Amino acid sequence: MHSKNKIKQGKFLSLILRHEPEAIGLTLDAAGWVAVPELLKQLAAHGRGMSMAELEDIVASNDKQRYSFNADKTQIRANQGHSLKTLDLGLASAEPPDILYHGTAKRFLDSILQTGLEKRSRQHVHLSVDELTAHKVGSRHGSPVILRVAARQMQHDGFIFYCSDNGVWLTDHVPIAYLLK
Ligand code: HQG
Repeated sequence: MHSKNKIKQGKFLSLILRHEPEAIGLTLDAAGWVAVPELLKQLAAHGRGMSMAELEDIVASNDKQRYSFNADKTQIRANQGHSLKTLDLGLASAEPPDILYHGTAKRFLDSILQTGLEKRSRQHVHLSVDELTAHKVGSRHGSPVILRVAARQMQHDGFIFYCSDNGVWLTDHVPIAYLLK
């Protein structure tokens, strides 16, 4: 597949596996999985057809490893980033590093400093282990600013953290007390 087309198909896959499976007549199961033959069939039916080899290539080469197959490649899901609220990825809680980073836009700061970090339209607040990733995430929204989150302290205080299969840290809410500039 041409690389431009691959990016386009990958973005469409994100839309389907995270936000709007019904756009091509699919439903995800409770943990976000969908059967691969069904996905390929529905993609084709909506003018987005690809072969299994092309799908495998998109999954393997994705810059953030956004998607995973199950062991025998009969099912596929997005590793994180869903907005579908009823989903439970079934991730085990994990012990975060001392500090995690959240990249956001300067224009959101006042609001964040009033209510803490909220998950907004997604299922979790997304945090990264490195500042560079946080910088990229923040730049998507405008002039970026990086917040440090006292993650280990939060966990000691009873907050639950998860780490997605592609290394993104997830939690429900970060109260202001744990935000460090
Ligand atoms: C902000 C991408 C005002 C929050 C990225 C963020 C990530 C508040 C925006 C993943 C707020 C939500 C997630 C508050 C939070 N007041 N604004 N109280 N609390 N916000 O896109 O973290 O490329 O839903 O700071 O790389 O930017 O799609 O979340 O700016 O990993 O795989 O509300 O999505 O991954 O924006 O990004 P988003 P995010 P993918």
